[in-house]
Amino acid sequence: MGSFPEEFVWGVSTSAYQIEGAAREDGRGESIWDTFSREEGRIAGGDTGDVACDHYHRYGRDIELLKQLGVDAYRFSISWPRVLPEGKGRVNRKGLDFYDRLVDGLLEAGVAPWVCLYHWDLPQALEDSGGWLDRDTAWYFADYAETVADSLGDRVDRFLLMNEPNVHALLGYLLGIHAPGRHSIGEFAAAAHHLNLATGLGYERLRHMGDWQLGTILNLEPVHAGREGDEHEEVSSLFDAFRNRVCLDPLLKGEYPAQLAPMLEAVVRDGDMQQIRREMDFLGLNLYGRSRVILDPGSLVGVRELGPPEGAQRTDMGWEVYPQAMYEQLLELRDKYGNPPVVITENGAAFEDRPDATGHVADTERTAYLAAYLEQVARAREAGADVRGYFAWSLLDNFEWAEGYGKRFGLVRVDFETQERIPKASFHWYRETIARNEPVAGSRG
Ligand code: IFM
Repeated sequence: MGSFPEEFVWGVSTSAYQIEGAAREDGRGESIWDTFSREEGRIAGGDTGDVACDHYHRYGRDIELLKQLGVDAYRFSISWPRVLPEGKGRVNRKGLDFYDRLVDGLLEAGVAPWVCLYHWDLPQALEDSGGWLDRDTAWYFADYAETVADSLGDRVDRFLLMNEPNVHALLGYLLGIHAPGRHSIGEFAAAAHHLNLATGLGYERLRHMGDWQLGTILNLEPVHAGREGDEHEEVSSLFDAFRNRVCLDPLLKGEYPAQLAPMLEAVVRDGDMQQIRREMDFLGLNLYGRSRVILDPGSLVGVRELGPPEGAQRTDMGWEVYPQAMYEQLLELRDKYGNPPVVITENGAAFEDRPDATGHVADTERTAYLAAYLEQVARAREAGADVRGYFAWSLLDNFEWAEGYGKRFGLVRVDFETQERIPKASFHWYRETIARNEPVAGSRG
């Protein structure tokens, strides 16, 4: 197994709507996920993030877990409507106070706070005036970023502008299975472009305010043709443009993939691409697997996802366990995008955990998954990819968006009835891995 240098950053990630709960407390405004999850049929089991892991009240216990885990850093996100209930204008001091307490607690525990400014929970008030379909939202985002940086920036030295705008646009605006539940190519194009613009504007605002390390996060994965033939290769490149390059290329190359240009014509204005292209201090990469696609004229945009090949191991999400994806994606960034500094800001797996009578979970599959993907990170580093850190997804079992609480990604089990936290075997494995700076072989049940 490969080992990692002393300065390699080990962490875990979470996001606000998925863990905080306290949806109606201390002046928090509504987000598009509050609205969406209360609509019938949107979320498995009718779950909502109203309570989630009750992290808003139990953050002290969660910081203890982070300390016990021995991570260098903790990536969490700020709930925009908790800070600005109307999305702009009036600041909710109580909301900011919560993040103050969280940051202070983390620093006291010796864990560096990595603050992500947007993880999909757009204030409903902004959605009501157009949301990401409206250009103005990009400027409101920059104002909000400034408010947060102004308040926490004296103690935080890493800000991450956005989490996975590409997935947000795809699932929320093209496929309609995430908030705000829209599905058209035009809305996808507008949302993706305005999210890209917001990232650039937010970056510019923060760059001029302080000397923080600034990055942004994309969820990328290799796209493979699921069958032989030029037509399948061609649509895999089209799918790659929709899935990955719609945000990656503008950010690192200052241009959209040619296949997407026609649909973006109506929304891109002069000067936008200069705003969007940025040399961030690092790129956050969230990676879980790969896509396999084929030509299918009957499907949306003519491409169909095949899912894992027969016999392949799957996670509880139905995703293929394909560690090689990590290596392939990192090498693509090395070869086609100038080898930017990368931090793996998410990687992990949902498996059907079976707790014993004491609540202990011997999640050997999760441990094996993490070890296998980490090995590919080490391999890519040896091949020259500039990878500087790794964050597991996620600290806690949490609200997995359209899947509700049924899919568990945590290193720590959460009993959603009692809110008890019980570290799983993978938690102990990760602690040892961090302590040794090297993935530990085998797993402990
Ligand atoms: O839970 C999500 C997270 O919010 C964004 N990245 C993927 C994770 C697993 O689906």
